[in-house]
Amino acid sequence: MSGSNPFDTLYDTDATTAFKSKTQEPPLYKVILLNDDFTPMDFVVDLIMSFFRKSLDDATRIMFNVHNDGRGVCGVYPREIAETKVFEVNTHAHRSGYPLKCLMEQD
Ligand code: TYC
Repeated sequence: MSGSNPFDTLYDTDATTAFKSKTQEPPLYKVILLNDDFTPMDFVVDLIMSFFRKSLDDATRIMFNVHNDGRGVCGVYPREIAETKVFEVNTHAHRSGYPLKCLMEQD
């Protein structure tokens, strides 16, 4: 615990905090879909279900978030997994003839 003892604000007496500051967690990345006017809604829902392992309900909710807000998060992953998702989604959309774009941002 920290905060109640003023000594804590001057010195790191909290074992958990001291531990956390020494061990760096690897960064996570949000994988984001961008809206466009051409990609069909059912294609996007199917894509979210298969590439991001979402249920039909969750995939539909994410698709409408993207449609209404211009972008939406499909999942959060370590860097290499996020990079693979972005590449596979963009490749699948392009091969299917749709302009849908996927990108990643540090969480
Ligand atoms: N806006 C598209 C439409 O009305 C649907 C869509 C949703 C497209 C999400 C891309 O990432 C996307 N058909």
